[in-house]
Formats: sequence, structure tokens, C-alpha cells
Amino acid sequence: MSSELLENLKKRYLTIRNNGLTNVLKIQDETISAIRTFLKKEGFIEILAPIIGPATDPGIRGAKQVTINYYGVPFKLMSSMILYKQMIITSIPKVFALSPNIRLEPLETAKTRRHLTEFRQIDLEVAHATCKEVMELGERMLCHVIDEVKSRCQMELGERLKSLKTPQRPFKRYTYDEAIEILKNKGITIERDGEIPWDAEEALSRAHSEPFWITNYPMTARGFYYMEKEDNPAFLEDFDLIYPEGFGEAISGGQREHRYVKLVERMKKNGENISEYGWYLDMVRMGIPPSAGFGIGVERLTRFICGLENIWDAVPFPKIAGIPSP
Ligand code: ASN
Repeated sequence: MSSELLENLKKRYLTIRNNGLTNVLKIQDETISAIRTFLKKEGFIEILAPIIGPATDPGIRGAKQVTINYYGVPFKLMSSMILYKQMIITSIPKVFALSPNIRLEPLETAKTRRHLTEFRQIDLEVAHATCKEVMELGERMLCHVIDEVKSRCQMELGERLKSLKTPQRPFKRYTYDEAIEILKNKGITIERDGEIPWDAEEALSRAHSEPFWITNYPMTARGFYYMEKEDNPAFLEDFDLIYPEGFGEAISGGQREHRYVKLVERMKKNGENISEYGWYLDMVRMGIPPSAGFGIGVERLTRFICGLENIWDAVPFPKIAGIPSP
């Protein structure tokens, strides 16, 4: 990252005055409104997201959680509200929140142009739903948002208005194994039990002109809360949606493990300290409904819609790994 860019980020109070950013923020506002309208029509209720709690999402791809001292008790800043989504669907079967997340990403993510250490996701959960159902919902939601923003923000989108196309449904679906094969044919080899690295994911994204799904990531690569595939427990009932044109990951989600015994087994396999999950395990022991859901990153969606090179131009007050900006 150039030192000029670094200075720019630290002096956001100057760069925020340029027209480009004003347009982006108007588009972001319409994007969020369009998602809210869509989800409410689908019967979802919006709740207020938690910001701190005794435990948070450990499945954050190498990023670190932040712990604070809450009256003598260690508390976490939410890295995602997944555990709380499983709590709320015991009372509201279709729920979403605009949830702020903090993840101390590794320093090298400053170069991916799509990682923030403070970001927001529209996080949703549906009781008794399957992966297939929430993936279909995600497709309709993305198409709706693009249609709405294109009709409401013609001036603000400028040149991007022409190149931003409403995707064709249904989106293409690859399993993780198929994605690994495609990468192999491109000369990129990946261990079959890990995450798809950021640059490989970007290469895959660049090779597509429409968004596409990758399903069934390996159990060893993701959080304990995704259900194992019944016919092949080494892989999960989960999915990512990848934007085309090199923009990379859009959505991450899956079906949840709601069975107490299985969940404890998974936590142990993932090396979790069970004693840190007090309320969560008490709740699951009492019984929670099966569910599926996902989160869509708001800044990444803005970056894609606006066709921006850098994620830090898709947020008013960007926080990038290693840069102490306002
Ligand atoms: N929001 C994701 C989900 O619903 C979890 C995450 O952000 N890691 O599965």
C-alpha cells in the first residue's frame, strides 16, 4: 500500500469531502433500504444486533477476536452474531439485523482490497429452513437490490450503470471440490481440507461474469456451528456466494448444528474451549429449532455495486488491518 494512500485513510476528514464518496454513500443508503424492504416483504423482522457478549463467532478465517474487560469478566466484541441468531429464532422464526462486526484481520489482508477490521453484515436466520431455501432467498435478494439501486441511483452510479447487470437466476453452483478442480485447471493447487485462499478465490471470481455459489466446504475449514453433511461428515452443509469480476466473497452461511451432543462433538473437534460457551450450550441443551441463514457484507456489496477497486472507498470511516485511522 502506498504511503499516499495510507495518509489518505488517516485523513478521511479531508477525502470524505469528494463527490465520488458522496455518491457511494447515497448508493449504500439505497442498498440498505432495498434489503430492508425486501426482507420485510418476505416476512422477516429486524432486530437490534448485539455488539458485545461472553462469546462470539470463532469461524473467522484467521482473524482475531477482541476481548474487553466487562466488570471483571472477559467479553468479546462481536465477530459475528451467529450464536445470537440461533437464540433469537427460538422466538422469531425469520429474523435479520444490520450487525456490526470487529475482526482483527491479518496484516496481509490490507492488500486484498476487500478486508475491513470493522464492517457490517446483514445477518439473517430462518427457523426450519434448509441451505437450498436460504440460497434461493439470497439470489432473489441480490437481484432485487441491484434492480432497485439501478433505478434509484442512475446519476450516482455513473459509468457503472451500464456494466452492472442484474444476474440471471438460478446462480451457478459448484461444490468446494468442483471449485478446487477448476482452480487446479488454472494451475492453482489447494489442500483439500482448508479454506480457499483469498487470491485463489479472487482468481475464481475473475473467471466469472455472474455471481456463483460454492457449497460444502470442508469441516476442518469452518466454524463448529455448520451442520456436517449426512452422507459425508468431512464436509458441511454450508455455502459462500462469490461476486463475479474479481470482487470475491459476498455471502457466507449454512445450515446450523442444533443438536446438543453433535454440537459438543464438533466444538471439541474444532479445538474450542467448551467452558467459554456457557449460555450457548445451556440454550442448545434446552432445545433450539434447526435453522439456516447467512450474512452479506454491506461494504463488499457496496464495493461490488459501485464497481470500486478498494473496500475502503465503500465505507465512510474505514478500518484496515494495521492502520490506525479515525
Ligand atoms: N454470518 C455468517 C453465517 O450466518 C457467519 C459469519 O459471518 N462468519 O453463517
